[in-house]
Amino acid sequence: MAFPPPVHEPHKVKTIRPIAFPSIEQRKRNLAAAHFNLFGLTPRQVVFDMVSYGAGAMTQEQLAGELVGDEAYAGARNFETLNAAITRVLGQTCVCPTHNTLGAVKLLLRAFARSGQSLPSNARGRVDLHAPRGIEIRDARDRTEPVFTGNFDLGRLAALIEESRPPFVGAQAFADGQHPFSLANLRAVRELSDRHGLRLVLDVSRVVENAWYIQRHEAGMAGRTIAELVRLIAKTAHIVLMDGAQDPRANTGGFLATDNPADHEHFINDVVVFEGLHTYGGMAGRTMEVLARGFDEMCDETTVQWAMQQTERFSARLRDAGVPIERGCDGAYVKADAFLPHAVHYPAHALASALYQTSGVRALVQGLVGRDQLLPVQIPRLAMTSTQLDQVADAVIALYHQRQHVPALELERGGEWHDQLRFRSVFADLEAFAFDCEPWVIHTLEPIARTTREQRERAIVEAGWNTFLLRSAEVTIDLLTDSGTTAMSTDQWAAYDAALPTPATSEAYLEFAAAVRDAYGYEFVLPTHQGRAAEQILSEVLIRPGQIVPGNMYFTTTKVHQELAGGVFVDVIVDEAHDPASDFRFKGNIDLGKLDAAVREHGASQVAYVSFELSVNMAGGQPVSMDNLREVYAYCGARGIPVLFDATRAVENAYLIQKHDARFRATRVKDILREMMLYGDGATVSGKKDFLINIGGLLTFKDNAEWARQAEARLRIYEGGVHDGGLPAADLAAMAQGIREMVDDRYIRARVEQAVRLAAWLEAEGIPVVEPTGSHAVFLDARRFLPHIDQDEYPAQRLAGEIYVESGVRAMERGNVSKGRGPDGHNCRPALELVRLTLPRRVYTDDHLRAVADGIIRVWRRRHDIGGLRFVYEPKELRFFQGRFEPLAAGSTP
Ligand code: P70
Repeated sequence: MAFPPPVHEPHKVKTIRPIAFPSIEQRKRNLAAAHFNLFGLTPRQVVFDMVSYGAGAMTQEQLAGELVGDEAYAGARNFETLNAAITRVLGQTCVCPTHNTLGAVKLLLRAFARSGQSLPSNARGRVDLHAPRGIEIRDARDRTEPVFTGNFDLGRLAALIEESRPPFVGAQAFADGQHPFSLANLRAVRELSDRHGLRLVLDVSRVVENAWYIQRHEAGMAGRTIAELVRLIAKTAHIVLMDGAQDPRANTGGFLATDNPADHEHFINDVVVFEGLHTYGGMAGRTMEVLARGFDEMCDETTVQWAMQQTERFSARLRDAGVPIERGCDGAYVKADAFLPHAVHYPAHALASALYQTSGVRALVQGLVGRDQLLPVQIPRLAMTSTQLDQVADAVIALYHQRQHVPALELERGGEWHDQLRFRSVFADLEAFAFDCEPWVIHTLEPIARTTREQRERAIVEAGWNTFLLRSAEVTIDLLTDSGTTAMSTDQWAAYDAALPTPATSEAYLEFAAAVRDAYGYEFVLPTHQGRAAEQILSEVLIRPGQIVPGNMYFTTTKVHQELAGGVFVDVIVDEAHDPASDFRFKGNIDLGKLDAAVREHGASQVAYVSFELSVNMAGGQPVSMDNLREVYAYCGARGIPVLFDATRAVENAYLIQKHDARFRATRVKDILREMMLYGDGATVSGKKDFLINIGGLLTFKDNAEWARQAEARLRIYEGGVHDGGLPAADLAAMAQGIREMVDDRYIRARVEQAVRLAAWLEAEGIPVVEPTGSHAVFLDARRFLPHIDQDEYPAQRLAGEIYVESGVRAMERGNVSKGRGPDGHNCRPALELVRLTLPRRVYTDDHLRAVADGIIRVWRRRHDIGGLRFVYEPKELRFFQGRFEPLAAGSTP
């Protein structure tokens, strides 16, 4: 095949829209209030809104376009941008903008059609717009064609033309969302139209999907790109019109375009009467920008292949389960009458109501009443993950299995249009479907690099075999860090945009402080620009030179600041933490024996505080148990030793307690977190993790006003104001909202379970990973992966490089290179020689991670041919950031 289906999205998630999960009781109440017509529900009342119109994800370029340019009026630059994009992509040069597709149809019919006329077409959906105007649509579809069901029956078309002298021939790409035409047939229709002196008017709202069908199924077309095919299709018509809320993924907008200046003149003389000026047609400038960018993007080959594959997979899942469906270009169209043969009158509405009742999924019945019994379950373009789509399909399938219990609806109030109908019904005891997936849909996305192996081989050499030195533009899936890489939510962006800046106290700070107090139960809230800044201040306030700081394994920045303040770090983590093969569940725990030994040796007064990290990063994202938290706090409390958390990944730790400690299975993560924080006196946080933001940090104390006073004094000098910590109010506002979102049980479960799945795929191949899987990353055990490489030849560093070359995935070394050299100049050779595959929050889908696993499996299969590395440049401090290496052949010894 010329264009193999992509294995993952050619983009990552940039921003997300959180979704609500109304309970079944709420759903029943909503259904009753909406009179069993789902038109009356709002998006916040539904889990997944399965409509493709205007609900697609934008790219970050489209989102940026929203802020570009004029409030459109005469001679809008935005229109010039749009006109140029349409000409570039479709070919037509004369564009008449309209507020949406209805505006385009209105102008078209005013220009060329009169009441009483009839129009041959391959689409029936437009009946809704024509019938009320007294224009009849005559079906000219070829009923014998099996694949291109949108083809015209040329004999019938000729007869219709002879018989009724139509004003033009109307065609629709992927007619009614179900019927694609072939290019050959469209060209024949054009010829026929020309012969009769008629215009061929083509609705290209779904031209991309139609082009994909042609590429797949039409003889001789497999080698053509989507972009070429779209242009060939569009140029076959005299006039094209389009719905901007379809293929270009805008939320509104439309236009008519032609190469014929005389036709164009008709449109632009009318557009000023009905729509707006001919240079904006009733669209906001931003809509034109979004549309223009959508045009340039909609033919991207890989994206189209991805989206169509998602659609095919969705339909196949339903069809394989026996659900009666018809093809849809943007989803599956369920045959409601076959699904619910006992619901004679309004099977599509009955089916939609039952699906909403059982799952919260909305499929919508639209248009004029009485035509068909199909319930379209459409996929909002690029907005959902495969995991979500599989589950939506499963929700439909689960309903199919209990279809005989679905009650029929009784008409309470009729009408011509579906949105007018009201029904009466009873609720059956249908079994509910529970979603277990990402609790958000994609709002905007960011394209990711597409590289060849040759390019990656060159890139890793240029980067000196150090993944820190790769350019992000060379990385396909970036698992370097979960720090600051989160996809923010639309609620966070709304708060960000609304925040009022000030060097004094902002509302954003007050929100932030309130959110922290609510999440942790601590009184004093000091923002910092990120985690290490909080660590510096904490260390200076609490450590007297010469004191020890026992901690559960070190983190690089934490330890550096403890030492800069004159402290001496003492590792008191349980032994299991140093053994990657141990499956002890709470490897983050403090060993009370080790702690007690250190306290006895130095005396309690010589202990500055216990530095207690949650979900211990360097150990592999390993959690601390609630019992350990209680015991350490009791032990320290009895001796006057403060306990200070590194709560950077505390929420993840809370989730692992919920999952693995039976006593907390029914406790919300939010409440677990509150109890955890009870067993400490304060915390530092790198907000770039749990808090779901790209920058920010926190220093917080439970109740010690004196610590807070001393910390504030330093905050003013090092960071910024005491109420901003050097952060703009906007970032504080986003952080406040992130803190509210981080304790959502569904979110944190989806996040942590993603790591569990990735680890399971690797383990199934026998690949050694740190046990048990931690919360924010999967750690490969490079010692066991490449046992033939001595630790001084940096197996983890090499493995990270090989993974990049193999798959474009970027990981991070956490071993001998990171640990550095001891005072004697020798490498520390730590017990853990790891490669960290860190998962950014809300950014990658299971399809991305499956590709990551497959890439690593390929490296695993050729592991015996992989050699070590040697330094060619080695900085003294934190050498892992800037160090450069060159490869050694497999089998060489140092
Ligand atoms: C990572 C990042 C940062 C971090 C952390 C814990 C448990 C504090 C901080 C510092 C970034 C990083 C930092 C140094 C070396 C490698 C990577 N961890 N505590 O990728 O917070 O970055 O906000 O100053 O994990 O793990 P901040």
